[in-house]
Amino acid sequence: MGTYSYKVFKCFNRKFTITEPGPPDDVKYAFYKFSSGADHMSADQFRRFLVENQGESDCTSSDSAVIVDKILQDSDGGGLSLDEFFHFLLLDDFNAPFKSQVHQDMNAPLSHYFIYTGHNSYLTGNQLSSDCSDVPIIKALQDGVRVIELDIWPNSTKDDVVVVHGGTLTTPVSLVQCLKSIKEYAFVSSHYPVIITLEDHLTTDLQAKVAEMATQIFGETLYYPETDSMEEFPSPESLKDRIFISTKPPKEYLESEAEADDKSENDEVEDMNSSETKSLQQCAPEYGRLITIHAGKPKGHANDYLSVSGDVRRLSLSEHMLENTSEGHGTKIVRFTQKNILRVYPKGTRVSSSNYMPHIAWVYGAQMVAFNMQGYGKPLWCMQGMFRGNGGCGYVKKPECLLERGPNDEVFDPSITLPVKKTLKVKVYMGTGWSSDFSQTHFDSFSPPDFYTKVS
Ligand SMILES: [Ca+2]
Repeated sequence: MGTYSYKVFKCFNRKFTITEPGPPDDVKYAFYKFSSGADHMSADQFRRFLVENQGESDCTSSDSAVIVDKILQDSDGGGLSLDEFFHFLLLDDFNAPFKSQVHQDMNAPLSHYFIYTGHNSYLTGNQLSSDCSDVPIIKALQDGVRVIELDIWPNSTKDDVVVVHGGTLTTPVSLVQCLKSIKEYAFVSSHYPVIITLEDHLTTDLQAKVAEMATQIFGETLYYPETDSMEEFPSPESLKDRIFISTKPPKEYLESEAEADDKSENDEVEDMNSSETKSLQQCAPEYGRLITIHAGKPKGHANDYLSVSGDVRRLSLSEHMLENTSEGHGTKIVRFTQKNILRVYPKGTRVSSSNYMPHIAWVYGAQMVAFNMQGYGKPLWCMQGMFRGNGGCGYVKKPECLLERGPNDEVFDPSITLPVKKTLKVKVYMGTGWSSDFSQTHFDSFSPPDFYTKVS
């Protein structure tokens, strides 16, 4: 127990007390049941508790046996007291909510994984007037984000490349600086591959310059395939410690620009200010060669842009377009995402860098659910929670139902209400340990955090 005192508005003190709660009644009940009412639980009784009460039937053969043996050894042979028993149940090594190691199969194609993905990764704040910087990129990589988005534009003198949110008041940062930081921080939190999605607004000359910069800065780390054709994506395992690029091949970029001009309504900030590139006739060959995952925007009917024939590719849809496409084409999206990559990005009206609930895209198998990582709020917490899974490596395997085909080649239909297979009931006994997870000024310089939990 401890008492803490803080000055609030520099004039009065705020006091609060941290109390470590004792074992709840159910824990006490289990302890005395297996210790036969004694104050200490013997090694045999403890193992019987693990097998019979906890269902840890492999506790004599698995890794947990090592932990159990250590606990029993530390109890000096006299058995475990109630407090020791209670602390064991809360031990992170034994009962952690997440495994700290990568434990999923990492040899499947990239399309079989949800990938931790950033949107406009260079923005420090809102989408319209904040600074562009490599700092949020570094932060994202440190947090395990594996897909970094850079919007690349000519600088004011048209002889260099900057990263900026085109058509807004955001202040640019040089591409070289962003690439150098990506190289330095790419693998500090995970060795699985980093993908750079480029939103390219460059002339041919500047594209060639980007190819030179990427080759020079990344060196051996830069991956690109030998041939243009790719029928299946490589696996995260095979691309460990590699960085690669995904963007529109320049030819298709020109076509999509021409279409964008015809649109009477365009709610996507990503599409703004496209006139710079109208005069492009061809692309720099060395730039095209570096594009590992060819990307495209939806063109024509959903049947066309969701077609699964030919080489694998990446499609980008705004959350708004995903919603529209999913009405009537849900299973086509799932079929598409079994082999190809779908990136979903925040709609253009999210100028405050807010996000959407990621489930609306995950349920269709979308691998790159692009988020404003500098934002806040429930959708971002869901995203961060998802990617604490699989050792926090930034790749989480999609559930089998999104990957399998039925006997008649049918795929999972997210719109169908299925019978409940299992109901999970959670009983919350206590909230403890938070006091040490956050400093007293973590959220507010003048007030310690007041914790609030909602389980639903
Ligand atoms: Ca962008």
